Amino acid sequence: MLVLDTLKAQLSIPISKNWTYQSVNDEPWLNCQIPNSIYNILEQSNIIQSPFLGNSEAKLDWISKKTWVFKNTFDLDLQDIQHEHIEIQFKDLDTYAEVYLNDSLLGKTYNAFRTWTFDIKKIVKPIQNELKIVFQSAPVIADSLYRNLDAALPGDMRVTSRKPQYHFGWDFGPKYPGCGIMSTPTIQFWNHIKLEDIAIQTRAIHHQNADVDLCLTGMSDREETYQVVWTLDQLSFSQNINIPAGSFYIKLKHQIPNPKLWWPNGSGESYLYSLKVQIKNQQKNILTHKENSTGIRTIKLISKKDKWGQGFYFQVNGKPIFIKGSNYIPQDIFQTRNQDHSRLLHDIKECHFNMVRIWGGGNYESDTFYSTCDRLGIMVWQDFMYACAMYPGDALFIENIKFEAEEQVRRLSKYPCLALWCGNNENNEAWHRWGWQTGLSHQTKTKLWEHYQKIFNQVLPNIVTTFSNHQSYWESSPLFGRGDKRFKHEGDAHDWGVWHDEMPFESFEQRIPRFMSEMGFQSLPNIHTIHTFVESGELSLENPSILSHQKHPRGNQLIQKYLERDLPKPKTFEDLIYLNQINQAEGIGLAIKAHRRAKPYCMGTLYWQLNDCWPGISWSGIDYYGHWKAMQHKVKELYQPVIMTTRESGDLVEVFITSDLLFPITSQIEISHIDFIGKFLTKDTFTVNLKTNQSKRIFTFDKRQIQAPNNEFNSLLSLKWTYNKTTGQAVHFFAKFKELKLTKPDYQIKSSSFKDDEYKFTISANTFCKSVFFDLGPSVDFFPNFVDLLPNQEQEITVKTELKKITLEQMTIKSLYDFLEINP
Ligand code: BMA
Repeated sequence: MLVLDTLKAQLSIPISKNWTYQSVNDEPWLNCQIPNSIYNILEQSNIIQSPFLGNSEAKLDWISKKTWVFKNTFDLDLQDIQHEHIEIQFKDLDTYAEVYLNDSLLGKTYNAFRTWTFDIKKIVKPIQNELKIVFQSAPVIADSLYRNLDAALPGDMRVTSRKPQYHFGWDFGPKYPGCGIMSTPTIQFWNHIKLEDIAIQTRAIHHQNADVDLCLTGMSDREETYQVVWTLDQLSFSQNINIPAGSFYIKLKHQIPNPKLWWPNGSGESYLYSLKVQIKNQQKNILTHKENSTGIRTIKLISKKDKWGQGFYFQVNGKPIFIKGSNYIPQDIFQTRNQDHSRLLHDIKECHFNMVRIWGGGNYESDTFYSTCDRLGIMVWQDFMYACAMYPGDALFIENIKFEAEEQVRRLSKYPCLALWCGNNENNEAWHRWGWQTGLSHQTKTKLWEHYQKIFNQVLPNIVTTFSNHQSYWESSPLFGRGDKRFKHEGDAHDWGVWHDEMPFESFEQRIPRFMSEMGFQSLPNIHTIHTFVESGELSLENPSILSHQKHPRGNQLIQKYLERDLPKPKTFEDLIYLNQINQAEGIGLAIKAHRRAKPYCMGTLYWQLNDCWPGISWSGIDYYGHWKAMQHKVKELYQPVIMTTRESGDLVEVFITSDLLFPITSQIEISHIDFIGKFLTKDTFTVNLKTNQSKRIFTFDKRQIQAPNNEFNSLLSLKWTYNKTTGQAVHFFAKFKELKLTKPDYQIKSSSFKDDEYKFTISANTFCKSVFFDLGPSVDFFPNFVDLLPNQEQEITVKTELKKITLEQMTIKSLYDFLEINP
């Protein structure tokens, strides 16, 4: 008989050591590190080479077809084993596993997005417990499930499998659909009651207080009155509550006086409270406790009919916020690697992001991802994990996805950064406009659409309404794709006119939607990243290793086609990388400028895509190793709170200023027409007043005043602005980059210093230099890079390096001048 006083509280012990694995029938058993994916385990055992090297996918196809077995032997503390409840818990078990403990089958898993918990109280022993996990092949199972469907669903076999969809291959990454124990399994011990999660939900914010709910999720093995004691920073609360037997989800209403609000990056402080909860029995023993950080804020998606169509904007704490961000994909195809999200998330904060969209073909991210976003003020648009496909609607599938959604909505909604739940990526658009209905009988079409409706208009939104922190739900992104004229006026849009339809970048200026949730253009990663995977041969787009790292069927052709339109011809492969990256930066930059300028008609811009899951050629701004492409530097410049932009309109160049600040400003403006050696041809200075969140036209420049010898090929419009001690600058060209008559730069380093692993130098040139690029090997990053240097104007560059001194001669420096025909 147990004495309550001696009972230990809820406890969790990881099973992290002594793992071995084997392919069924193959000997011997080998040691492995867990958590891990089978590919990395085989690489660590020296059985395969890096799956990123050369053209490896076909050679490694056998891995995903085999059955893999993992084993672990563990002992338990004699005291711990006295707990009334002992469970084994698996998160991120990928995907089809039979789990045995001491030769008893605990259960079979079939969803990598769910947590699987098995009661082991009666099976577990103090010593020599043998845990065995047998993984069946995901592609083999998915294929057989797919064959048994009544209709072949668009999206292929992956749709039957609740596993990250990009594992089956995508146009930005490799096809590696193997298995893995992707989080460390744990043994959970508890008595009477276990607390699984705690959260603060904000119902409303008033002038001097906020209405919140404390939400408790867990399980009690009896009906009992417990005491809940909780603190929010210095505020403390205590309450007796009756909890029924079984699983519970309880909300306790409270008012928080004078709350400090959580704001996204750029709009205010992202204040986080510390939340601590204890549950005690009548004898005041603490049975379970948890702590978290939390925020008080409201975030709503407002999408109402208006004079232009149907708007789409985010309102945070009652204020409309212009969204600046991008689409995020998992940071690795093998997700236990690259789990340190902090560098990437700090980078995007630096780039003035206030949102990332977690795209539906990847994964629900780890808790550290969202808690870091909380701290940095990065709002998260969270897709449910469905992308570019139609999904089954049978009872088993629906039951499976209900469990998944409920778990993920409860887990993630507690983070104040979580801004939106979105049903899927492009499924609706694809069903209506990608020819998916062709050849299907009326009956099949009706059935598939009913399944779609059931999942995305019933199951998922109901779960969001019940369990989320009052977050909005959006059925599918985009509301209308580019195949439907309404994409410009209603809801969010994915505009792939540029890239997929080969439209010029300038088309972004005419195709401005209410909110751009995807637009993008591919570029090659830098030469050092390319060297990590090329096995042999001359570097070119035709090199087999490079070809296999380009997953878009027309990718390389499109890269070359767009390059020819705007930029000079590259002479070497490295030059191609440089020019292609400028092409991407300037092209997507054009879109961002157009979207920001069009506020409040357009209220957000998320480019495709932020990052990479391997070192490939893709639409990313930051490559697999964290190196910024030219586009990322451009994004940082264009996402500043205040920018000036231009738009050509016949003979006129219209100049705009746009502010995302939530307070009015007065800005000093200088607009000058200068030639490339810095001679002022015209100069206008004036002051403008800008309201909160305002964008307006402030100047027009008549191009007819440009005359020889300072013609459109050798002069530019320089825009400079200053407000509250902040300065910014931008340039406007009158001709295409390949037509510019730039002059040979004469770089000078003016000053330099070294401090805290950062080397800083200032550089200038006596002539205008376009996209000056610095390189000094794979481990040295320059900020900013690809800079436009105005004549005789100093630019400070920060270098992340351990080198104490860097000379001009050590660095490779390139600028657009080096490629122009005037400079053969
Ligand atoms: C978008 C995404 C992805 C894809 C990208 C590039 O629409 O949703 O499916 O990787 O296009 O083609």
